[in-house]
Amino acid sequence: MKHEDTIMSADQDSDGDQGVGVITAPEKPKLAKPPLWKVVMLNDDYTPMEFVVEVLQIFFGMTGEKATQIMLAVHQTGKGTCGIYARDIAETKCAQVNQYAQENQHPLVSEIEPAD
Ligand code: TYC
Repeated sequence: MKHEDTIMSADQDSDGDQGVGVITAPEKPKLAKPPLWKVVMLNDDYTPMEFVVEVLQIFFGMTGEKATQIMLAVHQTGKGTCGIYARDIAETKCAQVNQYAQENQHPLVSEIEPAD
């Protein structure tokens, strides 16, 4: 391999020094992290508390204790965050929850909203 092969070529070099005798730090990565989305569970008057706890355990990997705590917060305040994910993951989890609730004839609904 020729020595020049180990050095930046002029057309790769964006800082205008043509790569001559200068060692630069790596450029800052240009890709921003994707925005995050919350999966939010809504309260209703009919879905059994035990079913909500089961949903939180199945789809959000919560322990029984954590799931009970979130379920009660939703029951008392009207809504609550189950998890925060990249948009496609949040959409999938939301759809899974709503489908599972429908299959079991419960009115439980989740939705997604941008995380702050
Ligand atoms: N409010 C329901 C009840 O009293 C329980 C419930 C909690 C329902 C959370 C939905 O997202 C929910 N049985």
